[in-house]
Amino acid sequence: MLGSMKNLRLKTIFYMFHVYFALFLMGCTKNVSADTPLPPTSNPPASGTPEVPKTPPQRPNFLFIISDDQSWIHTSMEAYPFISTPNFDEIAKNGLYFQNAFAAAPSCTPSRSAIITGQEFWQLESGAVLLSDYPSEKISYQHVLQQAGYVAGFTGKGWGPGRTTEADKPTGQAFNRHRVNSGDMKGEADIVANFEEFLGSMTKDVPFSFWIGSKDPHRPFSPDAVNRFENQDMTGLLPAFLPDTEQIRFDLSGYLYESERFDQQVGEILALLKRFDRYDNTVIVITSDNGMDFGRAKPQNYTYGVQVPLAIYWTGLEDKGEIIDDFIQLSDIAPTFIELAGVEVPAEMTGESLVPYMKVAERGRLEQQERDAAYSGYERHAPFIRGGELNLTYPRRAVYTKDFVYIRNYHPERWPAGDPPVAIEGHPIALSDADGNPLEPYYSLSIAKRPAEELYDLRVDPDQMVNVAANADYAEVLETLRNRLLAKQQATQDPILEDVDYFQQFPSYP
Ligand SMILES: [Ca+2]
Repeated sequence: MLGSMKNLRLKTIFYMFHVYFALFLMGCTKNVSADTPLPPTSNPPASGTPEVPKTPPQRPNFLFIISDDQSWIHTSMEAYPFISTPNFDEIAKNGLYFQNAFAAAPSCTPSRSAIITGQEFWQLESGAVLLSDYPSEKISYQHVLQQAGYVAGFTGKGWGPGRTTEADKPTGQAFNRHRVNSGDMKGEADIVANFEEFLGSMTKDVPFSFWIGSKDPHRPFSPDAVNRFENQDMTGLLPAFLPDTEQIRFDLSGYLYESERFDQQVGEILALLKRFDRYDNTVIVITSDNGMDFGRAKPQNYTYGVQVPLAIYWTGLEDKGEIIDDFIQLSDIAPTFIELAGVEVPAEMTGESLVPYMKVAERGRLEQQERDAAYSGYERHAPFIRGGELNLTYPRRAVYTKDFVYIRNYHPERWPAGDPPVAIEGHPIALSDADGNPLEPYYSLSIAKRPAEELYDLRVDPDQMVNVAANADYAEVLETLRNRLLAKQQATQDPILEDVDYFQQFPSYP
């Protein structure tokens, strides 16, 4: 692996040695960080010599580009052989590529809530469930940047799906006037044209923060997609929880086609940034809100549901081309932007800034952080899947480490993907074939009831098929991860620790 964080840490130590040595030579042993500015020089300018006012360095712009339902493994950066994503790869290869980036939830709204607020989704009230209200009292990074003088806007899919008020504007001012006028995306926001309008709406000296939300590769998949797997040996090309059927091959082809279409739009967006001469001081982030919409992926908390692509590029990066295997959460992005804008990060933001990966002088901060685990959870996705009006939640929390996934299901007596026969939240396409028994194991993997605890050993079971929580050999690991998850929930005040049905109060609007 090229440039893991171990290398970064070694570089940090090496770098810090040089800094300390240089400061020693200067007769100063003060620690170096952005929070502790160096003391003023002992020689003020002689009187009569007017100090030349320094132009403060221009604050960076922020461009956040997000696909809809794309698992981390489906980019050519991850060498998945049936997809080509040259624009994502360009950003990743020239910037920072995060191999272990996790969404807060395997569902659009809670994931996006966590991204824009920099908090765990369980801290976000109605923002924790699909199709509810934006929690108006929660400040978003766009709000903070606007208050700091940034122009903040978005196009396409911003926060949601859910209801917002005119005052909320969690992703800033909408730029959605231009619409796609043909093909299967007809009527959807033309995100490239709208971004062009946004860039043209201001002068170059104004800092901006823009959110571009594609609807690719969300279902339904484009009819323009063709089967990429004809006569193909599928060994190693499908996660173990998906059967090799014609339907799956077509479905996966549609998903990959749309993932590539997203990447082509990324290319057009980057070209616009260059044409408007804004590329050089814009922090570009490309990611997705959750994983692929297939059984045991979205909206489940296995890795295919929450592990997403993440690449960051900025000309201000001091160490380009790093591949980082530390564990990152998308809630880390909001405090990153705010810190880079030179603004104080609001105390309620529990995400941890990624600036230490971006600035060599800040690397020492990584030693204070636990970057070896990520967390996610789930409450409710599609409305009324349980039949009746109760529309019960399915509280679930999870922790991910290099070798293990631990999942806690708080209502194991409930159906995780909806009550039969109403629905199957994950609606894996395999299910329409599932009346015949050959596919039954796949069907059960996606929708059958689950025990209160699940544990998977990624070293031998990367697709999380065999729950070893009841295996005595794993008792110690189980205990460790159970406690680790609990500690995270306690530190961030997960309300289900007090009331497991806390999120039941928030309606999902049909
Ligand atoms: Ca999504």
